Amino acid sequence: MSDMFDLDAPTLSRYVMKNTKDPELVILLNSLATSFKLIASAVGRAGVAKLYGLAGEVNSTGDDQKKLDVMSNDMMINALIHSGVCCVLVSEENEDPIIVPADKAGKFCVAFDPLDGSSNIDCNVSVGTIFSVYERKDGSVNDLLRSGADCICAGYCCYSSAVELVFTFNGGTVEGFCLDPTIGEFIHTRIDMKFPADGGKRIYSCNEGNYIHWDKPIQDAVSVFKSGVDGEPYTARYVGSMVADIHRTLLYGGVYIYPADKKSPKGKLRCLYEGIPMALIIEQAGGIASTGYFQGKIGRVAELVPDAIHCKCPIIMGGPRDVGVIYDCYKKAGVET
Ligand code: P6P
Repeated sequence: MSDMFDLDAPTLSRYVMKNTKDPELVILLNSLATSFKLIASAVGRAGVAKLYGLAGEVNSTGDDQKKLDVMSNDMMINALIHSGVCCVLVSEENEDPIIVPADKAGKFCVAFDPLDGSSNIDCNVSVGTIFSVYERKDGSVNDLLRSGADCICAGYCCYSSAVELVFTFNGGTVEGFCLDPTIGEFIHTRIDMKFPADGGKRIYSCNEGNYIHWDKPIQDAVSVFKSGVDGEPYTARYVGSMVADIHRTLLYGGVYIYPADKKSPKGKLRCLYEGIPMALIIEQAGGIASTGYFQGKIGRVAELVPDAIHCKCPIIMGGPRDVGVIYDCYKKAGVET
């Protein structure tokens, strides 16, 4: 390698081909990467191009759509439809699934939140895209209403000080790719990402404005975080953008929670394109992705089977040390963990 240039750049395409030998997966990941580059460009130029503010529409979640929500969504839908390897698409921004025309249809079904955290976009806080990929069974939306066990690829792209793509093939390792804007390629920069072996930084990440709605074990756990464990104090960090909060949790340690509560009995975050993909990333990096007490038990987010494309799920995701604090509070409340 010369001082300035990598003569053997470890690109996204090279990684996918080497690890899957599936050219159609290479095409899929490259199509996703193209949309991430387009979104990164739009997000980065939002101020100059007057892209802040509302688009004047409401999405499937009932959120006011930002101009960038609509643009990011269109960028992903167009890239995936014209990839020639997708048959069904589900987006947070679309009430109904998108069935790809037969002449362009392929073997993958993709669910995505094109610009998660976009309520932060007008003040330049990090945002991201989250996606999950399943293989076609009958080419209907039912192909996406399956648990994480059937998800073949899951990941996110974080648009921040750097543009970083993190994903895993089910059962595989978690890998990170940073966008090199000088060549427009995602370069393999983090290999086999794992939670810090010692648990890392003691960080809890949640919206404490929901405290009064939480179940008592969750309230107790956050109180424990505030008072410290074994004399070690915790730090509170909450971006309000799941991709940023999960990315920090994975790299630094800690726990991110958005639990079911009295206000949101099934949680706030979406199962198919937020919960399940993030759960696969977290678990395959050595963490725990739990629903907390939900549907009569403490379960794994990755085991949930979405009953509708926009259904919600509770989220407790982090390293074993810190999720363990929450489980201890459930045990004290008589809940089996
Ligand atoms: P709250 C953004 O709207 C999002 O879906 C996630 O990215 C984020 O973690 C969460 O909701 C923030 O929700 O209720 O704290 O604003």
